[in-house]
Amino acid sequence: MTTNQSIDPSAAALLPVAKKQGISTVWDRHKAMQPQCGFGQLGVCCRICWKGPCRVDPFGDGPQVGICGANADTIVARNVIRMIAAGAASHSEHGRHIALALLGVAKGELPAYQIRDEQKLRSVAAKLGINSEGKEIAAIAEEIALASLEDFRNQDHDKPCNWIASALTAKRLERLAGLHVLPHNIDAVITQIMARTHVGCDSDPVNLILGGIKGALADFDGMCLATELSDAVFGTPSPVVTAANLGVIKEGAVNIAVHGHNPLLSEIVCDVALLMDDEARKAGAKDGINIIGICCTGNEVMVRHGIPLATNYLSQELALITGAVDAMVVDVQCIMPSVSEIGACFHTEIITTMDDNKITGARHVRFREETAVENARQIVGFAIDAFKRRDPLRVNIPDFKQTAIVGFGTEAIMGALGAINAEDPLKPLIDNIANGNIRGIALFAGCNNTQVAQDSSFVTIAKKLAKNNVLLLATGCGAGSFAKHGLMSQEATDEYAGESLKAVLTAIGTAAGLNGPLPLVLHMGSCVDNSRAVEVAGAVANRLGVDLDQLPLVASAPEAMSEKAVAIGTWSVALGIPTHLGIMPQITGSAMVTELLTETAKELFGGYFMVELDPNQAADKLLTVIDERRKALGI
Ligand code: MSK
Repeated sequence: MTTNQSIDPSAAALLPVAKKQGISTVWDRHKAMQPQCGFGQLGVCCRICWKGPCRVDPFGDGPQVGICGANADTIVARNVIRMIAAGAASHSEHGRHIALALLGVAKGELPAYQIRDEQKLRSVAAKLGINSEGKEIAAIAEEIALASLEDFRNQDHDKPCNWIASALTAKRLERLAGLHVLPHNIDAVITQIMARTHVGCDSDPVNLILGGIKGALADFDGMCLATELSDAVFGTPSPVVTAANLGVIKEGAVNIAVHGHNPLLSEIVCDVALLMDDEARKAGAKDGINIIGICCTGNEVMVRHGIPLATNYLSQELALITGAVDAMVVDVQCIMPSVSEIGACFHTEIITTMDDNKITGARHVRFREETAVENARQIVGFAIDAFKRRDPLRVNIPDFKQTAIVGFGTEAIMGALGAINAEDPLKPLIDNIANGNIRGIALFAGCNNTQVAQDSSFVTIAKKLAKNNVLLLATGCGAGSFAKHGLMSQEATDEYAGESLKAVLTAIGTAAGLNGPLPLVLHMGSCVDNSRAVEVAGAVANRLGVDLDQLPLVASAPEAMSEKAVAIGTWSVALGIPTHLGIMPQITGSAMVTELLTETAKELFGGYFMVELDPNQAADKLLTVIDERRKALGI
């Protein structure tokens, strides 16, 4: 059962409920917004100063420059790199928050947190060139935190950020340095983008785009540190069996949805929920407290602790329309402002927690790492109180959930491969790529977008690539799509993988103790965890003595939406990865910018954007690119 708005059966079940109750959803608002502004779609609307807004006439009859004289190329380039700056700021602010927390842990100032994975901490130290020999864990943590914060402070323009320098192949670093796009300081690079796009500054579209690429690489730096430090503090993901889709909501439990991105709060909510379970039962919840995830906070706690994922971005409102979510606790990013209005239609507490991310109408609990347990107790208490007000007659939990095996970070993938060859874990992967059992690797990332039926492009492309023996990795709301639709299960491998891919996944999964194949799509984590895929790819490239742009590796963001997705897609291109977009990017008002990002980028970086809105054709194009790369490698 699907609709033309979503292929998620939960949406088909709940959208009529919303309609009957007069609750508008993201799909209603999308419809009301039609027709959308053509100038904006082409990227040729400029709102950078108050002489405007200006827009260039794409048909050539009207104005061809803005009032200041900026042409379409300049306007488009400025608009898109401002999006990159916002994406980089979002990921990197998340990273800074974790780095500061790590520093607090190291200094013994944050008793709610510990270093849960000391081995990871030591491996991070080694990556950053920090000697951890004979040092106390706290001392190592402090050095790592300071080295990470240095990426926000360094003023030496010739010294690249610590994390990017540790994460990329030497060849890639050399190429990026040659193009002057290696970031030296995340904050400075974001500020430079904002400064150079002010009225009357940089108007050279090529120069602007290169500045944007530097910003995207700053985004990558922030993601690397957010991911790796989170692993040290909260634990490194390992394979865990869980479930996904709205059927994970339990009628007999106090359901608390954790939503957003940053694990600093959600981790403590999970811990505190266990301690307050009896309180929930006393309030009448026979199944105690049930934590469920939405978006990337959901992915963070899913891959680390097996907390079930309720849904991904586009159907966050539908979780509330079940009438059985007692509290939705949000931190930062991708939270629709509409949730407070919908929560108010029910008994649901919408609780914001970050001082710089409030929502009108929501309750605010001011979260501080120093008072994390107290804050979490207060939040869980509000959820229990709300449960008592729940109207059982308005509960509509769709009976859809799928088993998902998740938690395939770099270490878990290497661990699974190590079960086949302990001495040389990469060898089974490389051998199977070389002999064609694995035709290539595809990383799926990015969001949902109302411009395409929710999850449909992810699922269509993945099934076609899997049938053609492509190994599939996923993060963010893409991972959420696959989990909800059962593609992170062993059964999916049996059903959809091509014969040679199935044999490889079965051999690795069985050797790794999974009693069967690895799931069809490997869940690597949240949006910031895209850095994990680069780490695996970098290890393969180093081992083969090649650069990332030579590997049969592609990326796809078929339902991209956010500024963060623009930043991720751009660094993916800069790292040499052909990157598919299934949504028309808002750049086509400039032939020059479009050519730069889809063609010239190939010469400069090896990676480039491929735009294809039809998911079947997108899969074919990705297969063609994989084959080109194989041919060039002589395999
Ligand atoms: S949450 S950025 S909708 S992936 Fe990471 Fe999902 Fe995109 Fe937000």
